[in-house]
Amino acid sequence: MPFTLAALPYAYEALEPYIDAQTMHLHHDKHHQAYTDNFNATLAKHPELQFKSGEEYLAKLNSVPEDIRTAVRNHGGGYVNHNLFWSVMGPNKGGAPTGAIAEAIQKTFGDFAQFQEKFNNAGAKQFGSGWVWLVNGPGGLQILSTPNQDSPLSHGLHPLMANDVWEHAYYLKYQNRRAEYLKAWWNVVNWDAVNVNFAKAK
Ligand code: MN3
Repeated sequence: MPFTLAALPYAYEALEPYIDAQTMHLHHDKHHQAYTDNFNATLAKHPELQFKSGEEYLAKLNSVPEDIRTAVRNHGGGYVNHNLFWSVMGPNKGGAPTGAIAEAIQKTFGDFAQFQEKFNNAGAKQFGSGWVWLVNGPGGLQILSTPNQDSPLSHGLHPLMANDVWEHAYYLKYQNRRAEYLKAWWNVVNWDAVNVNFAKAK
């Protein structure tokens, strides 16, 4: 079994009141665990594949054997996307961005408020399940959304931060009010982690 589900880097209740503990338990222990198990079961069908990381499978999706490509895209995507998601959140975080990412956001989007609005709109408009991302690519910073568990890595882009807009991410607390969840989420964003991702992507 090549991939394991890491423990959350903080307590399940640490993101209260913005994300409730029950959602965190189900999201990490059930959903993320299932993606991890299914990713491993998928890779077990092709033991000759020895990519070093989940990220590498997504970045090289076209060289993954066709019979497991969709499963890698879905379950590998679910495994990798949630690892990023937990890491860019934390207790006592939020506020305005700091460091290099703050400068890049200002340069690209005008100011933090305009950036938030654009990010929230992209998340609200993603039809059905998916993710909203800030990525770094050849043209610099970019906001985009993807359906299901599709990763920007499969399009040559480097994810810096992401919010999960699957209903399982917010429905217990926010029910159908995705826009409210998107707005509240900024209170838990860990800008130090986003800066680390930005430095690696450059
Ligand atoms: Mn999820």
